[in-house]
Amino acid sequence: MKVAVVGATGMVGQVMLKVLEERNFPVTELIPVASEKSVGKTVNYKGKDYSIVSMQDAVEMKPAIAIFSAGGGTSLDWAPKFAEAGTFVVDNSSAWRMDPTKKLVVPEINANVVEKEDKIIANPNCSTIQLVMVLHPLNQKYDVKRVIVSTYQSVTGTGKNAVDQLNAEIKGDDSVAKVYPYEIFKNALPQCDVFSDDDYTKEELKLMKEPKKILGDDTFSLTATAVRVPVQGGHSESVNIEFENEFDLADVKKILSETPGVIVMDDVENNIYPMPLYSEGKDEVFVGRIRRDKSQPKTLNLWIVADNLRKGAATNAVQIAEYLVQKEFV
Ligand code: 2RA
Repeated sequence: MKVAVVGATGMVGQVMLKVLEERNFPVTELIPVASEKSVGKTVNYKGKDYSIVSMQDAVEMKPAIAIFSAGGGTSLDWAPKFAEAGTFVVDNSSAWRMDPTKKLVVPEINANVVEKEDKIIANPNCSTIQLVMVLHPLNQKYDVKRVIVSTYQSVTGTGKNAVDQLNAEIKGDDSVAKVYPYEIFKNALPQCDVFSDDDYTKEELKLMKEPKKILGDDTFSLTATAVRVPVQGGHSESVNIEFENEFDLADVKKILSETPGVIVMDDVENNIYPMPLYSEGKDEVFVGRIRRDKSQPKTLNLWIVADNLRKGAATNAVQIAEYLVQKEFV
């Protein structure tokens, strides 16, 4: 099948190619797409070089699936053109996520909402995906009432220039352009993305809105603080969950350990808990530090870590594409 990867030279695009290859996605013709300045350059897929093509050329090649990771503006402009040409678009930008006519999908949770008519399908934000992977099974059993999440986000979520900024600062090199308003090395910035009018960042608003749509449940409330830290392997989240119903801690651990795509790493006697250094390059969502909140009843604290470029972006997008194949929509 003809598969286009839009934004193939970016950090997420590169991981998408790797994940398609690793999972042996049935690609018969790869169409890497990137900005005009990259057209003619090549990307490697399964040991072969493929020439990057322009967006217009890619539309005309009518791929069965186009996986986009090219920014919201590009998705708004181009996803409909691919869709009109009959291509299924899996879009990793924020452009369509909260559009009521588009599905927002984490396959382990709500793949069943996808129908053949859904030509543009939205991939959730990275910090949302790892949160809902844990929230969903617990919501099914104990009914979530309120969630407080604080994130510790990897610079890879901002992109290559941010990784370059961190690495330059580690070396004491001042010549690299700064992506963040401050140094990131030896620092923690309580700002991921730009601020909106209500003093929350866009990242925090994504975290507060997307989970309800994915879980198909708007009966719980959620608040978030998103922080950028000098880390590369994945995003971490400290999460406080209040339930409507009393829970059993052993049962919580059992539910999570039986959830596909989630791995419980929780053995504090041996200092075992999830960390970004460990999650890097892995597809699962790791959860640990699972304990009762002693300050109030029916409330749980836990710590979630995942590679934001894998399950938080590329892997989830490829899983959606796999679902389209499995349902024979493509
Ligand atoms: C981040 N939400 O800032 C982004 C990546 N999608 O980490």
